[in-house]
Amino acid sequence: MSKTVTDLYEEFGGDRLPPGQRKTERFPVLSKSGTPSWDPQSWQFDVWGAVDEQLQFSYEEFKDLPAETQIQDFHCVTGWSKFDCEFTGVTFPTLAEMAGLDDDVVHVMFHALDGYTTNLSLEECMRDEVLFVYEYDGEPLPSDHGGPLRVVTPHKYAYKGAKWVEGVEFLTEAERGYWEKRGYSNTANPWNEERYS
Ligand SMILES: Nc1nc2c(c(=O)[nH]1)N[C@H]1C(S)=C(S)[C@@H](COP(=O)(O)O)O[C@H]1N2
Ligand SMILES: [Mo]
Repeated sequence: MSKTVTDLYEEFGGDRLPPGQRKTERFPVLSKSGTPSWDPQSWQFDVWGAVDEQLQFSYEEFKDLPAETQIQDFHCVTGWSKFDCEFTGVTFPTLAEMAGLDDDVVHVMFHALDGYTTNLSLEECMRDEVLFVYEYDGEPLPSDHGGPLRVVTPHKYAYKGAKWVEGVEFLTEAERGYWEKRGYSNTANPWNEERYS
C-alpha cells in the first residue's frame, strides 16, 4: 500500500506545480560530479552527532527497518518538476526516534559518498515525507538517482535530498552544505521560489 502525499503543496499555498517550474515526464539526472561506486559488503550508514545513541546499519539492516511507500512530487531548482514518483524507504522521524535526539538539536547535515552535503533545520526534517529511499517504482533505486540510498524532500527543491547518502549528523548549531555554501538558498521552498541566497 502506498501513501499519496502529492497534496503537500496545499500547506504552502498556490498550485501543485510551484511557480517558475515546468513539468517533465522524464526523470533527469543531476549530479555535481558523476555517480560514485559503492560496495554492498562494506557500505555502511551512520547516524551521529547530538544523539543518545549513534547508529550504524549495513544495507541489509537498513532495508529491515520499518518502511513505507509514498507517491511524491520532485522539484529541481533548475526548473523541472516530476510528478508522482513512487519512493520506498524509511521516514526521517523513524530514524530520529531510534537515535534519540539531545534536547538542543536544531539542525541536520546529510553526508554523501561523493562528498556532497546538504543541511536542513530539524523542524524541516521531522516530517514523514522526508524519506531515506532505497526503491524507486518498486525496484532498487538506480545508482544515477542515488542508489543504494538517497533522501527525498518533496517540500523543498531536490538539492536538499542527498543522493548516495551515507550518514546523517545531528547538530546543535546551523551549518551550510555544499550548494548552500555556493549560493543556493538555505531554505529552498519551491512555492516561494527560494532558489538563491
Ligand atoms: N550526493 C549528491 N546528492 C545530490 C546531488 C549531488 O550532486 N550529489 N545533486 C542534487 C541536485 S541539485 C538535485 S536536483 C537532485 C537530483 O536528483 P536526480 O539526479 O535523481 O534527479 O539530487 C540532489 N542530490
Ligand atoms: Mo538541482
